[in-house]
Amino acid sequence: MTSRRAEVLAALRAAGDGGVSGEALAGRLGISRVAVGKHVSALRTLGYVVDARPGSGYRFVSAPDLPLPEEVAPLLRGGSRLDLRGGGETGSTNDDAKRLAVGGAAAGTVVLAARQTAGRGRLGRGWESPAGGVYASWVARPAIAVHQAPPLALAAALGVARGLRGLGADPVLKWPNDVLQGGGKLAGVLLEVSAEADGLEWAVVGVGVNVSRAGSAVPGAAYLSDRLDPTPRLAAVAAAVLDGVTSAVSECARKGFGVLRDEYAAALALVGSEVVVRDLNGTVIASGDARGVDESGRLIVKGSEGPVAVVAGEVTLRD
Ligand code: BT5
Repeated sequence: MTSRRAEVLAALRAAGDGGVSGEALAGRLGISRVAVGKHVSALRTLGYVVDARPGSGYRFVSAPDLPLPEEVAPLLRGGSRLDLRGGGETGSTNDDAKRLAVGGAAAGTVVLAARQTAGRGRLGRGWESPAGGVYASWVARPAIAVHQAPPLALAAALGVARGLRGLGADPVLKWPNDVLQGGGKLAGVLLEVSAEADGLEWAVVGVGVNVSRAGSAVPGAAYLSDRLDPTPRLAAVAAAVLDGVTSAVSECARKGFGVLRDEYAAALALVGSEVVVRDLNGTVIASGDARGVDESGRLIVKGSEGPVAVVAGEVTLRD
């Protein structure tokens, strides 16, 4: 985040309706009046409305409904120490975050976007990312072995649900890492990792949340605006989701998925239902009563030949 720009914004906000002169701002921040003017122009380019009156100075009017670092950072709970970037349009926040991770970016670096032109889902699938959503990717560097990484994606989905519940929504989870609302997909999680022999080098946890149909509506998608009135602002959604995801994933990395198992199972849809689990080719790998998850996040399906623990697959209701 450009900290000077954030400081100018904070000072403008603090001045309220009375406004503040360019000279006073410059003096307080230890920069020139020209520099103040440049930061105000940059804020306007981002969508902030700032009045300027000769003689009386600048007056903050409104902030854009975008997940900009300046908007998200003040809403994060104290515990989240994150370095937020982006907030406008990009190709894929996961690609951006991976590039930063490879370049040595610290754990806690986050790339935010209001739109993506090349959003990615799992297994080569796409993630439609029009305006009206929040797209965020977080660089983590957990001290774990590579075989301990897959449950982080389940933890991330749980974290998204935690965060969205804090906004008043009531999402459920679909194993392994979908977040649903009223049968539609509200959010998705894409975990990508890089490992060395002695453990994980970095993990990028990407989350896409559908907030409103401001852009083109996605078939099969659910939107927070279907349940929440007024629709929460994108920055509030981003902060809630980042708080939820960073806390749940960090817990999972430190203590193992087992500590989240009960909370995950309680939010899991289809428990007690007859399900079919298929692999990528559509071959049935398990069929029976969905019982929940085990200590490592595997789905337990009790079929005619006893319980099976499923590592990966697509779950549907059995007709
Ligand atoms: C996911 O994949 O659910 C993971 C999505 C992760 C997206 C985030 S956004 C920020 C970060 N940057 C990225 O580039 N990606 C991450 P998967 O389980 O494979 O689901 C993909 C499927 O969901 C698609 O094939 C569509 O059927 C459906 N889909 C696509 N866009 C959707 C949307 N906006 N809402 C609901 N469903 C969607």
